Amino acid sequence: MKANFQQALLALSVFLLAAISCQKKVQQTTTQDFMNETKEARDQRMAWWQEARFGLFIHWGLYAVPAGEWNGKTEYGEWIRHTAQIPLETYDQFVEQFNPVKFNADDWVRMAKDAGMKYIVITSKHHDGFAIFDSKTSDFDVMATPFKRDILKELAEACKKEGIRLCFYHSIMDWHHPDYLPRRPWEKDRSAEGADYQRYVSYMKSQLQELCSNYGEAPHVLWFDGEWESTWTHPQGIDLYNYVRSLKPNIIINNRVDNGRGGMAGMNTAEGFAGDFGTPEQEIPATGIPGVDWESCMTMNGNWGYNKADKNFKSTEVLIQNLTDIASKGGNFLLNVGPTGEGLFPQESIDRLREMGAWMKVNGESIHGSSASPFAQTAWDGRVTMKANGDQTRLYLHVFERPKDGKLTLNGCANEPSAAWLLADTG
Ligand code: FHN
Repeated sequence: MKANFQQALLALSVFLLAAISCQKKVQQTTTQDFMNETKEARDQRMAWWQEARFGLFIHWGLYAVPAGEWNGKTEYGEWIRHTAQIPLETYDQFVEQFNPVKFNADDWVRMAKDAGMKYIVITSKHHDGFAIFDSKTSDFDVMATPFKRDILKELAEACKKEGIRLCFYHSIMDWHHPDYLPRRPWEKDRSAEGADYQRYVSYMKSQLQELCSNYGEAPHVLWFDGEWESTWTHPQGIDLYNYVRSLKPNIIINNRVDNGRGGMAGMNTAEGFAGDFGTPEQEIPATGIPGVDWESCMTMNGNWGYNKADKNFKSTEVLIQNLTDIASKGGNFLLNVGPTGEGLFPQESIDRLREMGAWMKVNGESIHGSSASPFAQTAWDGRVTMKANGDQTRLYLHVFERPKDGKLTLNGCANEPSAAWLLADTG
């Protein structure tokens, strides 16, 4: 009897294992095609993002520990593992040192909200492969560090409290996972033998399932990156777009999920590539592109990840002019902060966010919910944003430099303005 019972138990456990592994396979493929949604459905899905116009980018991970310095050089950022050619086992030692005891999710979210930002995009996993969330599919994650707290969980709770939408940046390229290919060219002694790229894709999908299931309404956007290596193909981009949308149908996904992006200009080079918005990086398109959603992402200094030596911060004036320039062309501005290894925003970033917030407190209506200028250019140094106001159109003139003749002419304006006032005067 006992033997039979044990056999029955063994059979049951084998069946269960088969069911689980089979279920896992079913979960990772979808026949749903989200690429052909109606304009109405897409407009509804994109509405909050188009209204937001302004978000915070956060690059944070193990690279905050060296803070840009390696072997006496201080020129590195989030790419330090590759650019300083740090071997895997040496880089992994940062796991024991990552303990951002001063991290406070509420502080971060309030600084973003007070700056006039409506969403936050944070690196769930950058190219180094380290997950800043509690991942059951990898032990190369924050739970392996002395910190042992799920950073994304704490941010999700803080964002929910403040009405800020939390979004995740996730790198397709992974310099840590044994199945990711290609290896870094300088990793001569890290064999690629036995590496199975499709097994890596399955691992990536498992982590994406965790990210889409464990953080409530978050992520509202999945911001893919690291799509440019030859191992990542267009069919895989389409499949990943559909897979993520099958997990969260109303999620928004950038165009780096696929490989149609034309370099740092960030726009897809042809129709048919997956992704809901273009991603110009460290640049602003010369003109808006009617009917195309795009978001310019930029650093405040010269690095995405924290570099303690990089004090080359843009002035608040430049950052505000970038914001108005982008909005005048119908785009979103995703402005980056690289937090320190202690879990703090650099003071220079805090100062700029606060100053931008003071400007947005007075002028935010000219950004949030605005659309591109109807004018190709202005006769004065500045930009124009526009907003429907009932049966009227409200134009917002952003004057960078007061014209010498004191006139703000609008060549091509078809009718007489009914009124004009300073937003600062509306109290
Ligand atoms: O390689 C990344 C880089 O580290 C950073 O994340 C930027 C921000 O979008 N994207 C890639 C460079 O294009």
